Amino acid sequence: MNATAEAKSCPTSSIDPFSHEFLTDPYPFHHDLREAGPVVRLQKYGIWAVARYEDVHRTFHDWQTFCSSRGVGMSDFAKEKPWRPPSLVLEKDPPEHERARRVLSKVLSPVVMKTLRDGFVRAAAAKADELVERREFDAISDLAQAFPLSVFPDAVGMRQEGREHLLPYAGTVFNAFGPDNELRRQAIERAAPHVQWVTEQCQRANLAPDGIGAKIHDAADAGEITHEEAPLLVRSLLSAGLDTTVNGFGAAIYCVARFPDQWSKLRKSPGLARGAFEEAIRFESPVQTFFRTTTRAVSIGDVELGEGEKILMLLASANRDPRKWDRPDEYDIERRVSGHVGFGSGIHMCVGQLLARLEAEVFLTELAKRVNTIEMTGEPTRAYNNTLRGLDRLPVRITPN
Ligand code: OVM
Repeated sequence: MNATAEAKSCPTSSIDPFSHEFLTDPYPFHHDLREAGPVVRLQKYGIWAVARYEDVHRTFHDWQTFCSSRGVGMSDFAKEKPWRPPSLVLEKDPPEHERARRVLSKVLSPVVMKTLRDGFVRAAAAKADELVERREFDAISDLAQAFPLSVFPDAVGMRQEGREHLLPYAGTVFNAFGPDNELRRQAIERAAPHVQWVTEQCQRANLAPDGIGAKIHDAADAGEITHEEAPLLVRSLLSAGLDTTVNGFGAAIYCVARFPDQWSKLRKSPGLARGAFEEAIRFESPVQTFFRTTTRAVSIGDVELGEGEKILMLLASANRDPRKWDRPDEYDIERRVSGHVGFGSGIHMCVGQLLARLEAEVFLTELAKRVNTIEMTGEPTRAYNNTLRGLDRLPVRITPN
């Protein structure tokens, strides 16, 4: 703990939350950042970090003080030009945020989920049958990517050609929230063809009339947003709707492969599928971090922050803070997991969470009906991204019931 130029002494750390070492194994660093205090100065970047559950939660809920409109990555939109036009929902504050949010809320509502369920169950059953037949496969490409790719783009109403751009595009979006490091630079350098394709697919003419994407354009007809805004809101679906669920599925399979007693429980009671997914989101936190920017001077603990300061919220650390959770490092599908911040919290909390949970529930249910054991057959390899935590390869063998 060093004294600084701020009003009182404040904890300072040389930890880089975007280094290869941190991204490989963040947990010891999370511990150190939580122990350092409610807020910690990150020397390397001249920004602040909150790593305890209580402080992450408070930061999420005080949107007047901790704004999103200056960007939810490290870059401050008041000082630097954003790498792409800002999102109409993620990178806005009230009142503008509310208009866009209402539209997304409606096109991702329980009523819409009901129309998707039967098709998702059929796709899940077919995929689970195929995997049981194969016995050995890569749980990332063959399951965590394959299942969401088999339902999400169709639900949005996208054409078949070019879908291979979706994951690289989202990977770029999530890398771009990080600092100006190699991951971010390289992603943005290679982004042009992905950006071009995604931007084109957001146009009404490229979306099936009964899909979720077209429903956003319908909301423009109804005057809820403008016709200029509609494609940019469709872009939010394509940015946030696929790579997140892919890494959520990857997390769930990685969890049940490491905690076989939890898979047994799920196999005996497939009704626990939703809990198994939710706990995997807490345990792995596919979205590890988001930033906010202060709109005024504010105290966190004893530390006074000025206006225009960037704060890194470590969601993954909050989700394993022992001040909040019993046995935080155990994966327990019967845990009372509500209150985790893996989907965020407050006015920006994941607007697609019903869709994510629907995909996971139906797939894990079909898998649990068919599969006796899941074991790893080799070392998993990590996919490195400034914001998303997940694997690149997860070789597994399953045995049927
Ligand atoms: C958006 C967007 C992009 C990435 C993530 C996200 C987790 C939203 O473009 O609105 O939410």
